[in-house]
Amino acid sequence: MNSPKDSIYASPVGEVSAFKFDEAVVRVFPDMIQRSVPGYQAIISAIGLLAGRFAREHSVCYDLGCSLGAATLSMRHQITVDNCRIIAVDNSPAMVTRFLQVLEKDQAKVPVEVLCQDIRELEIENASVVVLNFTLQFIPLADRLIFLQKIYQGLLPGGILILSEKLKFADDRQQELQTQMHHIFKKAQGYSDLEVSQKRSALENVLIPETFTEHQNRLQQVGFGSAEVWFQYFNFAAMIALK
Ligand code: GEK
Repeated sequence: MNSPKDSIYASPVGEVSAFKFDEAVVRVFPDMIQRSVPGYQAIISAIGLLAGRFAREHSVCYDLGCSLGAATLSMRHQITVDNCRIIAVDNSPAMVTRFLQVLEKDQAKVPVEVLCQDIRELEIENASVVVLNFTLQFIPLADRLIFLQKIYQGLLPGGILILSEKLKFADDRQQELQTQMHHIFKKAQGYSDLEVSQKRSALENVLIPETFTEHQNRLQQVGFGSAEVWFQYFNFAAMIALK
């Protein structure tokens, strides 16, 4: 997906306010996420492949925190079973409005329903696939356990949760190194030091990363029999949890 270049934090903004998924972000979002999340495109492609493998007839695939629907579209083009639909949800009206325009141009036949609502309030049922692609990190820590319990309950036996997150590391040296490497990655993508540091301030207390062990323990606590990383690029990891 082509989009205008992200230059939101290119000029000094004095006091940086908390990051929001508003119209300015939506306008540049595909460029922003590709240049900020190492491995993003590889993860999107693999979500399609996983959905192709796990989507079941007469079931639902959920894309929670769908933004402009990159994961939804990837799944939509790989699902081959009949009577399977996708429910894509985001609570940013600007994201949902733009995604609906994108969706109109997509010809694949799997039905997609796009909802503008808080994913914590969503009814999840009859799910064969649930995608949380860089979304759980924006949910308050205190709500994550109950939210994942709800996902687990809504998944069919044999269903899959695809969970991608920015990670933190318990070991200080790893934390320092991986954070630095992410910044080096962003600079190699054309962001300046100012852009990197202002974006970092904007995301402080908005994007709350956890360690892989914290994720794995919580996934096991809610009942997932197995939870592993299938892809990692510096401090960004994609996990799969199996019911
Ligand atoms: C992708 N998955 O391109 N309810 C609904 N949506 C929410 C909530 C919430 N409580 N909190 C945050 N969001 C996408 C990328 S972006 C990741 C996901 C990023 C939404 C928010 O509006 C935004 O669109 C998305 O979660 C996170 O595969 O920008 O780093």
